[in-house]
Amino acid sequence: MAKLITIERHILEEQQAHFPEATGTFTNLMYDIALVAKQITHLTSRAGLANILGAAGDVNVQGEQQQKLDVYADDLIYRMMDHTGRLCIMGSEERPEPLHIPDKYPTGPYALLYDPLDGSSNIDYNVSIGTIFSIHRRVSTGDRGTIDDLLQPGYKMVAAGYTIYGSSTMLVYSAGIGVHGFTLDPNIGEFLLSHPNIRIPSKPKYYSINHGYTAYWHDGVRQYGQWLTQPERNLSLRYIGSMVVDFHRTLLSGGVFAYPADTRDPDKPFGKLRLNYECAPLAFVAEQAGGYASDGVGPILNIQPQDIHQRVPFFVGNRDLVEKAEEFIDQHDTEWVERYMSEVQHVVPA
Ligand code: AHM
Ligand code: MG
Repeated sequence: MAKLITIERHILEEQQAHFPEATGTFTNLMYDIALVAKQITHLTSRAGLANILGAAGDVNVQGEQQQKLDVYADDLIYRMMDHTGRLCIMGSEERPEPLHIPDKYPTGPYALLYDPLDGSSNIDYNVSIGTIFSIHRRVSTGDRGTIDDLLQPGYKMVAAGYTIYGSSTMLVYSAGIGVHGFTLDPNIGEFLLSHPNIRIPSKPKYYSINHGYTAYWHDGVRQYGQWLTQPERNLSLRYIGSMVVDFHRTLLSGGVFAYPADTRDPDKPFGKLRLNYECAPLAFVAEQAGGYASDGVGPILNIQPQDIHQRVPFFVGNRDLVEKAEEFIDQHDTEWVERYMSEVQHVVPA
């Protein structure tokens, strides 16, 4: 009989092998995340039946309409995590301000950032969606966590990952020692190791970019978009519009996912995706799988976040395909790069 490795066993064995001195807090935090993933699976799989599809009527901090499921998932994650004593603060893509741990509960050594349901515009069409998370070590010293715990560059991350609610539920994470994927067995309610040690294939298969915005792209990006379509590239196009799923496919098949800056909205000159909740966690996973992620200028993981809801352009996948985007942008979008670099700070890991 094949060896069944549950996520609990895997995390525990990783801890024993690589961090024998660890207290177990991080391991327990990962268990919490797996439990939340099971609960959101339950929610999303019953979405139509429970009459919770459709918009909730509120508009979130990004000016986007919140879907009911976003609100449920957001609230669920906060409530599942606020009392465990493992976190000092949280940040959610759906909430304007950092989420503090209530005074009645103890705080812990980690900070959690999450996008509760990425790709939520797809919910009503029964397209896969996902949760993205990242964990940083606490850097503040007071009794409660502060925003400084949430504004750390990606290279300092302790762990990051995502869950996809699709034809099956998958949880993929990295704690800095490779990337591991687990599939939820609905019969026994356990995440089982199905994709050990994921490495991005060296021969890429797909590219993923929203060509619908070509008219709004800067020159370098437009040329890059064309370059991707050339027969020599031998790439096929896939774009779901749930980044976490587009990313997952890119990770398993090789290729590139890009959400560049464009000129559609002067209030969003650096694209749509959020550094803290979407780009940095997936960049961490990509690099752990042998890939690379860039804002078109340099590594995503080197950006010093200045605002918890900051947006950045995003190119992720096989290193050569991502570096090609940097090359086009460097050569053709000089003015834009100048403006971008005057507002966004890259730091070099110590
Ligand atoms: P969301 O967090 O509100 O779901 O928005 C992010 C999503 C990404 O998952 C996806 O890549 C992108 O928006 C798609 O946007 P577009 O329709 O502009 O291509
Ligand atoms: Mg999102």
